[in-house]
Amino acid sequence: MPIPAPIPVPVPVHTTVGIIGAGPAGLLLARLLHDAGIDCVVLESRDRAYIEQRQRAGILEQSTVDVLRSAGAGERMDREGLPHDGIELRYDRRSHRIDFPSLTGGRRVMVYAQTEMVKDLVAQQLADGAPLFFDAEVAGIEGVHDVNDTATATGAPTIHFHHRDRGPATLTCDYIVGCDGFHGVARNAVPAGLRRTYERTYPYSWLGVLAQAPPAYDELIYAHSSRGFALASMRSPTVSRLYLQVPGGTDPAEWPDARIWDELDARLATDADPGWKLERGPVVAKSVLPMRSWVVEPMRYGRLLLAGDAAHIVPPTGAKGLNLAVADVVVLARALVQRHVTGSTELLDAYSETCLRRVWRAEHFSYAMTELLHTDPAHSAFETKLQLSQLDRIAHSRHAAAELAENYTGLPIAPPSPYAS
Ligand code: RFL
Ligand code: PHB
Repeated sequence: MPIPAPIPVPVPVHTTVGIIGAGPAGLLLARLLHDAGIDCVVLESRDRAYIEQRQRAGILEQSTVDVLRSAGAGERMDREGLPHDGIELRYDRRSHRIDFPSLTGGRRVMVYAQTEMVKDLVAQQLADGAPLFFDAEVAGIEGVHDVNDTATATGAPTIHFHHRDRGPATLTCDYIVGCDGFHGVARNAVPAGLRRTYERTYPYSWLGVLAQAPPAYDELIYAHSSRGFALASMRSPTVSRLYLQVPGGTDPAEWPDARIWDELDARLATDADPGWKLERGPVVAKSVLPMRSWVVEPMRYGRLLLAGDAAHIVPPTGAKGLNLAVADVVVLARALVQRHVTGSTELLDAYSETCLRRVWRAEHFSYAMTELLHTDPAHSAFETKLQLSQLDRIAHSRHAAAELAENYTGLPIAPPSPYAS
């Protein structure tokens, strides 16, 4: 069904918090600030249909689920999402289940696609939230170095953007938040001499497949095999989301449907169930995703704050990217509420450090899961033996399994401040 065109509303010339990007980070931040009575405006370069259809993450950590519920955006998630209590690891033709609640004191995850979470947040925001403008591409920002609390219209942080129908415009703000993802422009306002980036690329990619076929199993299966990594995930009881490790630079056209299914069956094979095969169905989307670990520090410069993929990227093996974006904006909303209610910038001053502590744990987990489960073309038999030994340790040691389960279900977001709404 076509999405009705929104009723044109004037773009404000000033707001308290200007948010660049309507991905999960920007949309959730706008909801949390609006609920706390703080003015904000969201500028998004793409149109609504595009951001609502972009196939991306699928696993929500326990704390992401809790945050969405408390923000009033959890109703459809609770109806249609699939709560999961564990994952299955397959390696060396063996299978081992990791049970989250028993290893983490009751934590679990929810299978609910990022596309659906974005649809819920957009609908909520357009119904009763802060102004959200699609087709509004930010070209640059200035004035963020002004950390003087009495910012005036002349010295205020300013966003320069171009709206598809209304042309060039500016928005002055007390604070600007760059939620504009890995390819965004906001972080360019941090002087190069103050910005540090940390990066690792991996010598393989994922072929991501969406198929109209029932999921392989009632939980996700992560498989290490000599043919490469495979992951069987899902979107609903009738739609599967499947991933195969492929060489970097692979053209999805090299992977006709039959080849995809045959390869998944081969990589997921287990002696625990020798006849086991995936149920096949039409493949409706295929794309190749590069794998990267990347962090920019600091996440704050003057009146500019960075959140989500604008500040850090993880390889998707640990299902952390979307959840990190949510954790950042929860910490940021608390800090902006404290500033609004008490005038104190204590939490804002600590924002970068607070987030980066958790970000680096997620970077480590995502890197470790990636290295553990993939077949690196440069690896020797020695490194493959180390991978199998570590998988066996996870299967046989409660401590090792608990470490995986705690990280997968999500480390706690920093404690709430007394000013949290
Ligand atoms: P997003 O979702 O990238 O949103 C950024 C938004 O900013 C807009 N934008 C601009 N708007 C105005 N002016 C500009 N100049 C702008 N430049 C950019 C963009 O159009 C966009 O709408 O970042 P956010 O909100 O931080 O959310 C992060 C998550 O989206 C991301 O971490 C995850 O999706 C990562 N990720 C995955 N994570 C998982 O946990 N599991 C996965 O399976 C998984 N698959 C993926 C992914 C990321 C992908 N990307 C980024 C290529 C698959 C892909 C393809
Ligand atoms: C997904 O369902 O898209 C998904 C699940 C787990 C991951 C990555 C992606 O680790």
